[in-house]
Amino acid sequence: TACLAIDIGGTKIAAALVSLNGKKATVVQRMQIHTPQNPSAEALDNALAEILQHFNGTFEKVSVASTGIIQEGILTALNPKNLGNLAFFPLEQSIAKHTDKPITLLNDAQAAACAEYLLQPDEIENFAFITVSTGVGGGIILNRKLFTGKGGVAGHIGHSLADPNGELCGCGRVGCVEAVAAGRAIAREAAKWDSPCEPPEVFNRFRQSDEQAVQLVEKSAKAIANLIADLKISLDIQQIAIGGSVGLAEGYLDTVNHFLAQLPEIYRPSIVKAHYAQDAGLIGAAWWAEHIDQ
Ligand code: ADP
Ligand code: BMX
Ligand code: ZN
Repeated sequence: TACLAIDIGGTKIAAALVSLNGKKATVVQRMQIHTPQNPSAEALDNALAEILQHFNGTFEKVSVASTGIIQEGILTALNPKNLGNLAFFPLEQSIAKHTDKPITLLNDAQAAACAEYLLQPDEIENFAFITVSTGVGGGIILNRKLFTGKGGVAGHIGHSLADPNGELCGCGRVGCVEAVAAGRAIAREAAKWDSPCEPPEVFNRFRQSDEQAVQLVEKSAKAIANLIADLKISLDIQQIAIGGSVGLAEGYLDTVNHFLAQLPEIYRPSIVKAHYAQDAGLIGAAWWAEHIDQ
């Protein structure tokens, strides 16, 4: 049966009808809107209403992959700055106003981890997905199962420490990986340049070897390489997939690999670009709706 999958990120909200046939995922009628950037629950509520209206009558269930800590139907932002300062949102209730179909919710990176893990060879038991996007998110598969923890917080690796002297993160801690490496962190620094620009242009300049852009992208990639090493040594993660618009940007993964290669072998799992790219969260949400009880 068709699942309406919705992926709520700090920058964009994607939605599509997703059907799964074993490991094969079909994504149709994909649409995408900007995540409302004004700090109101009403704006997000309206955006979701619009999506549900758009797909009205075409689905049997709804599954949402969303930025934030997702537990018992509620979205709690660890970093409210990623969501227009919205710290709390009754996600399930907001959707239930517009449909009587079953609703399933999961964190966005946890969902993407499920999708990407489907494609891994059988010997991979411990796996992680990292998104470098508006923030830095993570989903961890341990012993072949998604690990969410009791409070749904597990995998929020963007808030592990990158630099004790770094920027204050929106979560309240100083020097998180997210405050150093995320799209928002790159945007913040590039806005201060003599010739300011947005992250896509930072990457254009990086690929043209512009010194300032190279330094900024390398700072991000180095923090992600160290995060990957920490995952390997703490959880024996065998394989990692990287997604998000920054993670998928041409040249980024090569730069992460460059820093990883400087570490001893025991710190280096193999890393790949997310196969499902921008659809990983959507496909993972649909998969989770079918497997949540297992
Ligand atoms: P979301 O966080 O909503 O899931 P994305 O994965 O698209 O969305 O990540 C958004 C971040 O990625 C923003 O900071 C944006 O500036 C940056 N970004 C978007 N497109 C590109 C690109 N082509 N290259 C590098 N960064 C990008
Ligand atoms: C933040 C956190 C995570 C999320 C990650 C990536 C919030 C609102 N979000 O660390 O839950 O997985 O960002 O999110 O606290 P994205 O919007 O960049 O995809
Ligand atoms: Zn943080």
